[in-house]
Amino acid sequence: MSPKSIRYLASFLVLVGVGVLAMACGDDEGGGRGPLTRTFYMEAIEPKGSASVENEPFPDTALPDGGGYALKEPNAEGKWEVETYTWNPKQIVVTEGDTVNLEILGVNGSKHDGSIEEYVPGFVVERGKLTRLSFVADEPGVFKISCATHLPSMTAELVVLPRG
Ligand SMILES: [Cu+2]
Repeated sequence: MSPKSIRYLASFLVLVGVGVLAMACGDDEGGGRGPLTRTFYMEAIEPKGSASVENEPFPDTALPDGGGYALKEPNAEGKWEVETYTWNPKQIVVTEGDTVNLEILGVNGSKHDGSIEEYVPGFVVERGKLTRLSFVADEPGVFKISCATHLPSMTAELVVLPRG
């Protein structure tokens, strides 16, 4: 083997070594880690939009039933409005075994009757108040976070990934 091929082989082995090390470290940070305590700051919010019939015609299609959507017909000045209730964020992703803390602030709407499928049968969020929930995400899957008052839009997802 020429000195050049030996140098080439040595560089190749160093690269392989770095790769294996990186993979091992990645495992430590991923599936190998223990459960964490995760805190999410959520809000009950109501985005709104408005337009004038002079610039944008009033929509000719109805929105789904339920308290989650409202389309207000043009007023005397021709201004119409649309609004929806929602949770922010719409999706929370944790890993099985994590302790999940939710701090939910009521910003819009006087009261929301919430629930988290399989985890929290019922909770209330009121405007100006912080609702604190805490649970261990011990069952993997996708679970709905709903507000019974403002369906279908005020729905989010709790995603619990299986621990590898
Ligand atoms: Cu609501």
